[in-house]
Parts: sequence; structure tokens; C-alpha cells
Amino acid sequence: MALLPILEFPDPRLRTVAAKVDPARVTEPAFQQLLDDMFETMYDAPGIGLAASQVDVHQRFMVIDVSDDKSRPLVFINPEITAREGEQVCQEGCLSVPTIFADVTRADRITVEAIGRDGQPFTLDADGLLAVCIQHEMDHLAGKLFVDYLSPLKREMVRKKLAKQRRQAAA
Ligand code: GNR
Ligand code: NI
Repeated sequence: MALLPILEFPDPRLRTVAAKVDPARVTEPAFQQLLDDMFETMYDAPGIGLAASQVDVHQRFMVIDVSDDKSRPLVFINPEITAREGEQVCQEGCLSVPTIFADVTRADRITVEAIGRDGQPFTLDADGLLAVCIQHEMDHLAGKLFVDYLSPLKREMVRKKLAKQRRQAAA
């Protein structure tokens, strides 16, 4: 088990578009270990989701657990949203944009098709926070961050605030 370093905005590596995972690799020990390390990193942070892009692995998968007691780990490999309905606004945060929170409008209900950690395809209907988190993580896999929904001015303010925090943490 290992905690993985999380890339932070405006690191250009967060803009990488993730490549599809070869489904035959999913059950290999090295891939299963990476999933375990991502869950450990996500729970430690703590966060409700973590995309591979955030730990500098540019492959199309993510881990999520939106349960209160961290008892419902979900793995999505090569996820695709096949249906979306309605709109919801959620105050989002991101482990790659620490201390920043902002309202983002997303689909209210989605259907996702993906491969699970057992290598088997599944389909999931999601709403509420789970639907938000799936859309947030899939944005990461496309090189997109929640601050991209803000105005350029607000995004620049976020960049400056994080730079200042890093300077103060280093001082
Ligand atoms: O931990 C997280 N919380 C969160 C809250 C509202 C909307 C999205 C999220 S995802 C975030 C973890 C993270 O950065 N995943 O990429
Ligand atoms: Ni995030």
C-alpha cells in the first residue's frame, strides 16, 4: 500500500487526456495494486473520488466512495456516460485545487457504462452526489478541472491564491 502524490492546479500534466485501459490488464496484480493505492490516497486526503490523472497516471479510470462510512468503494474503468437528464448545482471542491470551492451545474441523473475492478462491464444509474462525482472525475480524465467552469478572472484568482498558499507553506 502507498500514498500517491496528487498533482495540483495549474500543473500542465492535469491537462493530459487519458488513454483507454486495455481491459485484459485490469485483473493484473500491478493494476489491482494501483487501484488499492488510489483508494488509500483518496481516503487519506480525504476525498470522495480520485481520477488516475490526478496521480499522474494518464489512463481512463477512477475510484469513488460517496458513502458516509467509506464502505462503498466503486471503480470505473473506461467509463462512458450514455444518458443524462436534468440539472443540479453542487458546491464542488477538488483535491487538485485545495481550499477552493465553487458552484458547478451538472446533469442531475446519469447512466454510466464502465468496467469494474473484476474486469466485468457494468451499467449504473446515478443521481445526487454520486452523479456529480462521476462527472467531476470524468472531466479529470479529459484534462478538465472544475475551475474551468469559472470565468477566466476567477480562475486567475484561484491560481494566485494557491501560489500564495504554497509560498507561505514553504516559508
Ligand atoms: O473530495 C471531493 N469532493 C467533491 C465534492 C463535490 C464535488 C466533487 C468532489 S470530488 C473531490 C475529490 C476530487 O478532487 N476528485 O477528483
Ligand atoms: Ni477533482
